[in-house]
Amino acid sequence: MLNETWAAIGRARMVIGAAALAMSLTLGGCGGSGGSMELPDDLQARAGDAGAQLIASKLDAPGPGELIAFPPVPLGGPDEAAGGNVLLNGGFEQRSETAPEDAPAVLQWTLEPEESVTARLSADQAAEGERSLRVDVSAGGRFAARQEVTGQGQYPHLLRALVLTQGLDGEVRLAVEGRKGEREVLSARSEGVSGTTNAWRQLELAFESPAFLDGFDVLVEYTPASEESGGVFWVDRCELYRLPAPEGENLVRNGAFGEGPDDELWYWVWWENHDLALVPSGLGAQFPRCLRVTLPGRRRLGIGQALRTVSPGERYRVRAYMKCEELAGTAQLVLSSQKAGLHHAVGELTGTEDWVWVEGEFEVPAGCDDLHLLLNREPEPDASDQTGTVWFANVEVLPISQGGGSDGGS
Ligand SMILES: [Ca+2]
Repeated sequence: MLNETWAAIGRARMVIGAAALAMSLTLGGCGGSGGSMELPDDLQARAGDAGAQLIASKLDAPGPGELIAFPPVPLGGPDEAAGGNVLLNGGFEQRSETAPEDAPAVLQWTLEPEESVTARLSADQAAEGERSLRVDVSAGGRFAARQEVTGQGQYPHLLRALVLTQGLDGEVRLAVEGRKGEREVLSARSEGVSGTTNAWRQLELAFESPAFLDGFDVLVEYTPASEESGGVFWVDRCELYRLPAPEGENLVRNGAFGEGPDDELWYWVWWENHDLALVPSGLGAQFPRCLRVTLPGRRRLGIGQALRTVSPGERYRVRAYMKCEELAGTAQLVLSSQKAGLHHAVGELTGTEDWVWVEGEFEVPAGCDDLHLLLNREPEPDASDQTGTVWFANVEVLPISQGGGSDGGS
């Protein structure tokens, strides 16, 4: 019965890496309400009671006798609930002990300035502590400061930093990049900041890292607008938080294949005599087991389960880690409902591929109360007798909350 609904392969799409990345830009409060800023003693004495009043920005190089206030800093700082800042030297306070005084050797960060760009730890501006990273750009030179983060697993992350700009042509933004061999499997960028901000602005980038990624790079990067682009920017209070994974959202039972003994596949059913095995995934402690299926090309792959808790009209995200070896045909995730005539296929794995994150969205049609999620591959009548293998790990169906937050990839 179910096989009939598999006959028509719908339009498939596969998202490699975490393309479903929400981005947001938080403009810092310009009201100067961030009480964390203190003037140095000499300036405090000169500013007196008017110290909180922004009379002249230090950026404007005020003349003798002018009162000075530093640019306002948005409230922020470590979020205790999020488990602490993952980044090291995110406040740009520590320089390398062995580097020359003027060298751009910032502890924990790799600086990548092009020829016309200089970057250094500077005490002329600081959103917190005594220093920030100051970058002077000219002649359209690019810049990036990079820090590698390892061992994060599959979790939502929030990256944020404070940026101050002066006459900046081009944009500063936050980015995250992850590669597995030659493949780029994680890439996301925040909104950019340019011009003259007069106040520290907080940039934010939300993303989710795939479990098969051993590490990724966090970047503060500058992209010029033209070959003549120039200006100055400062970066401080750079933070990365690993947020708790949402609990109880996955509608797939035993989607991570971790329940039950090694030789029993709980909650899933199958309609063919497959060579199934629960094996170590290599994805770390988060998803230690995965499902391995070995089968000839001429046989249909069909393993699935009913999704009884979905609601018609609601949108959901479906995703899984998949890899394959010498697999004939195309392995996919399929949402199927006979009553509603639904056959929605996601992903297109074939041949030999390392772990990818296959992801898509779907809406439950009206009148649908028989929705099944299938780990699928149509039979290949012309395939040889040779067997192929496909692996599945952490299969998820997650509700997409109204108003975004988990808007899926494209
Ligand atoms: Ca600092």
